[in-house]
Amino acid sequence: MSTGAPQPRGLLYRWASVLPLTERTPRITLGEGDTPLVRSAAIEKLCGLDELWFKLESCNPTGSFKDRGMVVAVARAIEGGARALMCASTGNTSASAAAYAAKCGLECFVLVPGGKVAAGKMAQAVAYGSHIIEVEGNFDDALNAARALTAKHPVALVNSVNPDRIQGQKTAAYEICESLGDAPDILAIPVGNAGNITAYWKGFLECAETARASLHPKMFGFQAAGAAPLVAGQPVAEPQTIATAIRIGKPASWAGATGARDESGGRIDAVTDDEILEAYRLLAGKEGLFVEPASAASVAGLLKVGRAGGIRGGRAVAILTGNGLKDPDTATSQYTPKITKAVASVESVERALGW
Ligand code: AN7
Repeated sequence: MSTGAPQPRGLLYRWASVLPLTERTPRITLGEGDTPLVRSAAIEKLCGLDELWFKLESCNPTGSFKDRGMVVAVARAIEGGARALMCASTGNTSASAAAYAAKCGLECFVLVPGGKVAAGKMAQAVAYGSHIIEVEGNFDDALNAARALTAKHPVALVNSVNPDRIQGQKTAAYEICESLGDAPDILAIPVGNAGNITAYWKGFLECAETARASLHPKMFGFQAAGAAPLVAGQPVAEPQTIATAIRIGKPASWAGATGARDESGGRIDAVTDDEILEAYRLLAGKEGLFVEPASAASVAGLLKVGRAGGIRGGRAVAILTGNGLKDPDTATSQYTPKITKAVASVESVERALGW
């Protein structure tokens, strides 16, 4: 007879053996990880790939990949005696930090660039009860302030400069190797502060070392053209892009990103806002996947490289980092909805449809 109690879910249960946990680390969870890997219907052909798979990190509890790193960072902060968290954020890190803080009874302070965070993400930070500080300046300025503040006050910094974040985020690479039975040939990922590309590369290297994979992927990172310091080879003082999540001019994990690129034989390229929005519309319209603009950058990049003849078959995974519902303003600005009014009768709906 079953006792009826469900098995606990979440990263700290599922991936305990590859995470820096002790017996005293609290096994907190919001049900993060174990996200779907789904095969492309249409876009893979446009890119010249044999197979394209989408890793739906938008299916994490707060709607983005950040929950993977956050659950580890918050658990370790609690283990270390923290009572409060702080982060700088373009919106997803703050949503995630605020959610775990709410669950664990911690205070959470989030520093966000004023007027540049998508509406859904602000709603999350408010709903989860965090203290929100809108700073003048961009994400890079906010991160500098958060670093200085957490050095001075007893508050745990949960940006990806915290190595526990990288440890948690690497688990997505393990899941991909497990689902596919090996690593893919190409891993396409949007790059902002560059923690995620650093974490995936770490995960794929560990998978190869532990015989979970026979190869490692070429890491293809994509930045928005107005915020592409890694492509330019120098920081961007005034980053600009419609993909506000990756509106970052001085990535903290700079060396991690260039290391992943160079060690894997990959590339870090820029995609324009128009290219991002084309991929955004294709993902929704041809794949049924509504993502936020930053997430579409990974697919925009594959399309761009593929159309230029830079892809010759093979299997790729694109990381869809965040949910489209987070940024309703971009969604409404992209479409002119065709909506017909009718009364709720057969005749009226038939007339409205021209049947
Ligand atoms: C949807 O939330 O930096 O290169 O403060 O929200 O690891 O920074 C978000 C980044 C990609 C880039 N896709 O990842 C933040 C923040 C989405 C994102 C990225 C972000 P990193």
